[in-house]
Amino acid sequence: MARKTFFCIDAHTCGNPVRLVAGGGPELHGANMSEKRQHFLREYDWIRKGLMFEPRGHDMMSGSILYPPQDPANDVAVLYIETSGCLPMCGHGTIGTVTIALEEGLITPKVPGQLRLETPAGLVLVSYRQEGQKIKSVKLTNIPAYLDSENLAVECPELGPLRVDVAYGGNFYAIVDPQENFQGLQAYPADKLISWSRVLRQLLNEQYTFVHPENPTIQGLSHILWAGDPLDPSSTARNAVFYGDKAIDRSPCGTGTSARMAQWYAKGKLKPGQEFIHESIIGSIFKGTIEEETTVAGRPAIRPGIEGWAIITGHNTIFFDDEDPYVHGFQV
Ligand code: PYC
Repeated sequence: MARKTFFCIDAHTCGNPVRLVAGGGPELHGANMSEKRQHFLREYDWIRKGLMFEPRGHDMMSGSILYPPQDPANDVAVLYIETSGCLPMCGHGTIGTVTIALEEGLITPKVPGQLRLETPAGLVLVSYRQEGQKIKSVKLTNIPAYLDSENLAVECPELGPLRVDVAYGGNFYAIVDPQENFQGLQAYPADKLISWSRVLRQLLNEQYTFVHPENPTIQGLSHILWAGDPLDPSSTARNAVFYGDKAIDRSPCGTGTSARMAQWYAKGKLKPGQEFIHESIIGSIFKGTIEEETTVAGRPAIRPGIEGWAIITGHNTIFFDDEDPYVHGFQV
C-alpha cells in the first residue's frame, strides 16, 4: 500500500473554508508564482482535486499551499487551490492563509504587522492586527482591479435576457446588478442562483473573451457575482458569488469585492476615501477601501483594500491511499 500524506490546517474566513497545506505540497518550478501555478496545473492538479473535492472536501472547499518567495524582500509566496481550479488570487483564502500561517508560526514577518505576499496574480500587501496569539483582522491590498467590459448581453434560463458588467479583481467576475429581469439576489433561492450561474458562465465564455492584458495566463470568466440589497442598512451592498460548479461563497469574496469596487469606481459610484462594506450571502462582512488609483493597460484601475477575519478550525492530516478509488476526489 502506498500512501501520500498532507498536513493541513483548516480555517474559515467569514464562513468560507480555507485549507492550508502546511506539509506534503509539491516542489514547483518557475521564475514567479504565475509560472509555478502553470507547473502545478500541468503536473499536480490531482492534489487539488483530492484535497478539495469529496470525500475529503466539499463543494465550497478552498485552500492554499505556501512556498518560499522568489524575491527575498517578500515574506512568502502562495498558490491557491479550490474546487473551481487553481485561482490566480483569492481574497478570503489570503485572509485565512495569513491567519493560519501567523498563529501556527509557519512564517515570521520581516516587519511585524505586515507581510508581502507573492501570488500568481501579483504582489499582495498585508497588514494585520494581533492580540496575544490571535490574529484579529487581516487587511490585504490587492493587485490592481479594473472594469473589463460593460453591458454584455446574455440569456439567462427562467429570468430571460440580462445585461452584465465584467470586472477583474484577481479573477474575472460577471456582475449581475438588479435590472428588469433580476430583482436582486434576495428574491431567489441559492439553488436557482447556482444553476443559472453555470449557464451564464458558459454562455459568456462562449460569446466573449476575457484575458488579462498583462498576463495572458489569466483568462476566462470563472465567477458570477449576483448583487442585491444588504441585510444591514449600514452595509454598502450584498453579494452571492458563485464559483466551481455548485459553490456560493459564504464570505463576501475578496476578489469579487475587489471586482465590484473597480466596477463602481469606473462608473464614478465609489471614490477614494469612501468605505465599501460588502455583505455575503450569510451576512458576514468585508470592509473595502481604495488604497491606490492606478491603471491596467491604460484602463482606470484601483488597488482595493479588503479587510476581514478568520478562525482556525483544526489540524487535519489527510491521506491519499493508492487503494482508494476516490483518491482524486469526485463531483456529483
Ligand atoms: O475571496 O477571492 C475570494 C474568493 C474567490 C473564490 C472564493 N472566494
